[in-house]
Amino acid sequence: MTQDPITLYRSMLLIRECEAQLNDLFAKNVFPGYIHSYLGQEACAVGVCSGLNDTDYVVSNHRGRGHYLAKGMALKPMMAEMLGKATGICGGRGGEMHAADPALGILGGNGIVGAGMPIGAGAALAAQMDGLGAVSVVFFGEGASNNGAFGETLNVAAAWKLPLIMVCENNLYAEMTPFVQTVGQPDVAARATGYGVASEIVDGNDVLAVRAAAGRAVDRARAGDGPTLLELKTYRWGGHFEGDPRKYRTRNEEAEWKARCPVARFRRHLLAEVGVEEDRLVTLEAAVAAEVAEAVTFALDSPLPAPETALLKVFA
Ligand SMILES: Cc1ncc(C[n+]2csc(CCOP(=O)(O)OP(=O)(O)O)c2C)c(N)n1
Repeated sequence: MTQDPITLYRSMLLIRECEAQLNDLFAKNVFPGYIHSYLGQEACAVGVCSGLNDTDYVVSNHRGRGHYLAKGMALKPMMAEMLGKATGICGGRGGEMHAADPALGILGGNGIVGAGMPIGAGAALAAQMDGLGAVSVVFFGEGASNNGAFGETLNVAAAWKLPLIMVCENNLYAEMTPFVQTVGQPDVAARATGYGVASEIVDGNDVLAVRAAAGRAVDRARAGDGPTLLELKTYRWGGHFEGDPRKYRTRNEEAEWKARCPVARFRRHLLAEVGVEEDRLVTLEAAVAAEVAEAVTFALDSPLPAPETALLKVFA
């Protein structure tokens, strides 16, 4: 849990740099499989997770690296997992969509859209029964809010006053479909009222606004006052996956959202409002880039899982 603005900036930079370097590996044809880029959404993960403790739970989705890193997953094992290597946090068995670190409350990504919601509710129920004040956070996209698990989770969380925070990162598109073509009400948060759940709509590109709203939700959950639905309005800079030709939206729209870059915006805030010296930020930026480059080298140099271990950790 951090309050320090430099630490928040560092966390956003780490995500930004990881995404950039992974995209680079993909462009060089070195990356195995898909990349679901988190570029552009950094303020969401950092704003929410910076207010959590290690004992709080986070359930992620298919676009999970921002969540993993913001909740504290170690960089090298995270990177190695993305490349399916034996040194990965899950021994290379999870890959790009399924990293987990239960010791930090990171219960895992999920390639099944919406499936993380009931898992998060289960973790919230466990936290409630433990009585130690932990909360559970589920990250999901606006597309997932059209899955039945969304309503079922909100309903049971409200009925049982679970310490659950449902974080919808509304980045406007589910795969190639604009969200507005799939709903009669474009604000996901508006649906919370019908379930008796508190909600807020937040600028998802403003890390301080996200952090403040998440803080209110966490306080409510820890106090035993039940769940909150946060809708963070944001944008994914890349396609649904790297290589997606993005024919369903315009380059102008992308440029408009890139001008609202959450990392650059917070950098301006640090310089103008917090009075941080630019040299300090430049040094930090170089250090983060070097740290990520080292993690990429570690991942590339790591072995693939040995074939004879293929059946280990297979439970069904
Ligand atoms: C149950 C299920 N249906 C469909 C898919 C295919 N699929 C993968 S990601 C995705 C879109 C998800 O959109 P959203 O929830 O808004 O998240 P985003 O990708 O925008 O972050 C779909 C339909 C899936 N993986 N699981």
